[in-house]
Amino acid sequence: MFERIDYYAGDPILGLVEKFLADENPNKINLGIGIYYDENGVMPVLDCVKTAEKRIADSISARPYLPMAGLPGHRKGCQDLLFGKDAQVLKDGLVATIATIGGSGALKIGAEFINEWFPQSKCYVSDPTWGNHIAIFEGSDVEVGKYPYYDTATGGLRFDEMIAFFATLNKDDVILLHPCCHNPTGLDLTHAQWDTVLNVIQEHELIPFMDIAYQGFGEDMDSDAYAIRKAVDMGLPLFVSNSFSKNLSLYGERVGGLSVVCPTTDEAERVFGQLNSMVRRIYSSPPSHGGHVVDIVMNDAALHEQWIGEVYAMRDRIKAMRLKLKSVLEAKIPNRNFDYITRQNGMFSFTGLTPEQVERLKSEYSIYMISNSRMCVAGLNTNNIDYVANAMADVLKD
Ligand code: KET
Repeated sequence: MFERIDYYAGDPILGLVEKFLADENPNKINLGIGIYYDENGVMPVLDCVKTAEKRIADSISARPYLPMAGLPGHRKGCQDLLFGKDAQVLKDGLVATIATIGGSGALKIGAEFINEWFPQSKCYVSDPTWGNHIAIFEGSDVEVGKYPYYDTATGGLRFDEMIAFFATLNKDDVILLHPCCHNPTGLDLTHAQWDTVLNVIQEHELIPFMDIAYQGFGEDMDSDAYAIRKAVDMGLPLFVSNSFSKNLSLYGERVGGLSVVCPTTDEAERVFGQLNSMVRRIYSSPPSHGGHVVDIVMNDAALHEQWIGEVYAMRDRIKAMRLKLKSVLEAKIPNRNFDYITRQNGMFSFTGLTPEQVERLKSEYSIYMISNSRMCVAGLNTNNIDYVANAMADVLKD
């Protein structure tokens, strides 16, 4: 009966986690999946989250279904963070926001919405992008294309080609953008480049869909949201998917949000209704525990401030690891340029290693990176960085 079912080759990121777990080498290091580990190589539980969880536990209560759109405080938390607490667009009721099952859930509901209400639209993703962007949109029957982004030859952006490409697209085509900490390259646009991108989007009546999974890991909470707020200032319609997996270190709780910025309150209400309807027929309503944590941390002023500090500490440790990795590699291979390591933002560094070199790191050193050469810098610490740099130098030299 099931013989005709295709074999699933596995996911390039999650599959690597399984291989890592099965590896018996005590020196193994996971630089594959985008997870932040602290200086001791441990995934942190943030102090603000501990406090929030104590509050939830102290008042152990019944667990009703949440509304389809999730907790109001979770939704408000997403909105304030993305658009700014006092944003006019929020006061005017122009943003339809639902709490979602992680950033992935937000992308899925967004993709379903686009397929249903903009069936002619194609979705364009950066070349390269997070692989699941393509899978999620294609899985919702949205045709996916790629726009020029990363220049393998220079390690820089193909900015002019990207702009020229956008100008060839059709009205209502969707452009998937990473407002900060581009995954997998770590290469971000300057504010001036964002202005140019958004102008072309406006001129050609394209729909920006911004996926922000690393807010706070680039520059700061506000700068990282520059593209989102600029699009709002320009009066563009806009989709935003956001994830709290990384910046609240709540990966397994699956917390995120989907926001759609609309021209009028009436449209925002209609969109909100349709998003609810999509949630109802896919998973009915989101889980409650992570939603309560988000609600408490985002809406309690003291906890929120503590949270910002904890995110910036993670950001700063990653930046310090970038500097260290760069200097060790420069010392080992003086004729090679490693400037890219500190030019890139967020959790990832696109190292330019060949798939064969990445494979050697895994088989000879038990160092796990994605085969496209993406390294999660947040997995480095002062104990393992020399081992990683030595191994990288070895495979680069041969
Ligand atoms: N968007 C981007 C750009 C992203 O990197 C991730 C996760 C997500 C959305 C999904 O967020 P979540 O809240 O976990 O559903 N990326 C890492 C983990 C993964 O692949 O699932 C990664 O790239 O390693």
